[in-house]
Amino acid sequence: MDAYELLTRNAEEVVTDEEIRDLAEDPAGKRAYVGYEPSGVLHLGHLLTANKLIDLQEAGMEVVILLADVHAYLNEKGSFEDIRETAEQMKAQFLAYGLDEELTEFVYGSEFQLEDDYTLDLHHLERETTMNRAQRAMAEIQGDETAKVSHLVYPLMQTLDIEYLDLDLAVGGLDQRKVHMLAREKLPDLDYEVRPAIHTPIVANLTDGEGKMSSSEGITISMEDSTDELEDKVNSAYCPPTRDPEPSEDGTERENPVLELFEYHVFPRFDEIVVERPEKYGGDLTYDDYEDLAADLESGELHPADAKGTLATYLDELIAPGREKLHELRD
Ligand code: IYR
Repeated sequence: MDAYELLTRNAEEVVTDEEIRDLAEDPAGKRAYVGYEPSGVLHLGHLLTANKLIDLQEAGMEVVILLADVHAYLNEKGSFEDIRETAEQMKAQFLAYGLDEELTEFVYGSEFQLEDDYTLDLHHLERETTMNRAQRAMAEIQGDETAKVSHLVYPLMQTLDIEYLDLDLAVGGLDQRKVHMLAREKLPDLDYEVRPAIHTPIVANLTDGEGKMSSSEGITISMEDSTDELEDKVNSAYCPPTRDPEPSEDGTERENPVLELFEYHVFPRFDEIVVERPEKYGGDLTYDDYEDLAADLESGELHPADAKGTLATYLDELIAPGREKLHELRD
C-alpha cells in the first residue's frame, strides 16, 4: 500500500486532499497527532483513531499522543490528580494495542499548555474568536450541558496545540472536525501555519445501528470487557444482511454496525479473516478484503450469526493485550 493510501484508507474526510497528497510525498519523520481526554479504559472510539495512527507509522510518520489533561479538566472529567492517573493507564493500553514505541511520543497537555507563551497566544485567540464561533466548534464534543466559559476556551486551546506540538497533521474522529476547521481559520491570525487534518468515521450504535456509538450512551466495547462480555455484546448487535439498512420507523438513518466494525477495526489489523463453519454449513470462509465479506453477507452466503461470531473472535484478539495490561496495572 502506498503512503497516500495508508494515510487516507478508512478516513471519512481529509482536509484537504491536496495537502494530504503533499504530505504523502515524503511522510518519513513528519509528525501527526491525536489528543484524548484521559479516561482509564480505552474503547473502540479510541482504537479507531489508533488504527489510523498505526497506518501513519507504517508510512514512516512519528505520532504524538496528547493526553489532554487540561482539556479533560475544562470538560469536567474529574480532579486533576484523577485525570493524570487514568492517563498513565491509557498510555500503557495504547502501546499494548500495537502502536510502535519508537515512533510514539506521549505528551501531557499540562506540560506546555500552562506556559506563558501559550497562555498569551490563547488570550490572543480569545480576542480573535466570537463566542458563537467557539461554541459551534464544541457542539459535538461537549454534549448537552449548558455552555460554560471553559467550553469556549477548550477549542481555542486545541487549536494552539497543533502549533505548539510542532505538527504536520491533526487526526481525530469526525466529532473533532469543527475544532480543526476553527484551527484552520484562526491559526493564520497568529501568523501560524495551517495543517491538514484526517477524520475517522464514527461507528453506529451497536444495538440498533442508529446514531453514534459512544461510551456515555448505549453499548461500547472496551479494553475492560472479558471475552464473554464481548461475545454477548456482539451477538446482540444489530446486523441485517445488508450494508444499507432501511431507516427505522421514526425515520432515523441506520447503519450495519457489525459491518462497520469489520471494516474499520478488523480488516485494517489482520491480513486474513477466517469464518469458521462446520462442513455441513459449507465449511470455512476466508477473506482478505472487507468488500468480499460485505458482499457475502448481502447475498446470504455468510449468515449474520457467523459474521458476529467471527467479529467477536477478532475483536477479542485485538483487545486482549490491553485487557491484560489493565489487569496488571490494577493488581
Ligand atoms: N477534543 C478531544 C480531546 C483533545 C484533542 C486534541 I487533537 C487536542 O489538542 C486537545 C484535546 C476529545 O474530544 O477527546
